Amino acid sequence: MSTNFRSAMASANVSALWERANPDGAQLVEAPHLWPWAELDPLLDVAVAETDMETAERRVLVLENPAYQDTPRIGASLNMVVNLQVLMPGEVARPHRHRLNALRFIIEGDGRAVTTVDGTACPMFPGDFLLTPGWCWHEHSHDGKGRAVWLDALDAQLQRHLCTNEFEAGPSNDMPPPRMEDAYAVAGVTPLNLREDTPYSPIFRYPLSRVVEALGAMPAAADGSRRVRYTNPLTGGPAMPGVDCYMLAPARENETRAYRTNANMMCLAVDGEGVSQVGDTKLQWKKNDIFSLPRGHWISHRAKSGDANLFQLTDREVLARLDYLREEFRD
Ligand code: GTQ
Ligand code: FE2
Repeated sequence: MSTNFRSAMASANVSALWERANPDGAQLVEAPHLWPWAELDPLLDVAVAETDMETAERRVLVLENPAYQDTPRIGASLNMVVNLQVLMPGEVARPHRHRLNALRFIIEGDGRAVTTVDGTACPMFPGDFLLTPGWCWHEHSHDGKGRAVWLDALDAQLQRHLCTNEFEAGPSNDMPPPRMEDAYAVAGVTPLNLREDTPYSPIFRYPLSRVVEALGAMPAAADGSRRVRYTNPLTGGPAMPGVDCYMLAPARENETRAYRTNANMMCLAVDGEGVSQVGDTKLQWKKNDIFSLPRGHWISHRAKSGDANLFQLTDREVLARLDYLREEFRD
């Protein structure tokens, strides 16, 4: 290419596609990664000792995927950050809101820690799943005993790429009326006079006991596993499209049917122990371990104890709505 052409292009703000190393964009192949609870747990105590909730917006440890080292990427998964937050008795994490969709999955606590979402108080018992959809006010407080620890997941990288996030500090002066969650407590029946036109579920708190009940009542799939999705009762779709959540109980006798997808998933081992085959990698997991299941690998799971439950979150619904989703199953 002539120097003249090169400098003419540069001054006209154009470039030659044929000279790019990979014009289709290198698809970063990502290895799975597991964050053992045994390593995270003591770090939470250090975080408590070294941070003051007067100055910290949130006391949060961000899981950083080693696959993203030396890349511009951040966080645990391609489109979602997965963080650990800890709050101590007497502390509050002040109210704010953002366009990022967030969820909490409670790991530790006595149920006296509370997240208040748009004015609705959601107690945080271990195993509970809480929604904090985009632009809902939320604050955390704790007047019980001992650490309150939970997993936070947000569609942060996706919205960061799209530049769609906004942030507003509280307190709010336009709090919506309280939610009527009890009106949705009976499965199969939805109230007609409550007009919910939000793109997320009218339920903000999904207790673990209800999920365990549903898993126990359903028949196992051919591979012996049971799986439920956290849904919006008004649509049957995901509780929140930005991060779509499931609970999987794999069988002990055999592996789940292998699948491969271009969606990305993160798992938290809620109970028990198990092993996940992710491409050539075997991940051994036990209670409170967190691991990534990046796109492109053949994936299957097996329990090593009878009570193994995996909480799963994925960007699958984002891909599905744009018709980008591809997935296949081995028969
Ligand atoms: O609790 O509001 O892990 O805004 C990251 C951003 C938690 C929160 C995170 C947040 C929060
Ligand atoms: Fe937040």
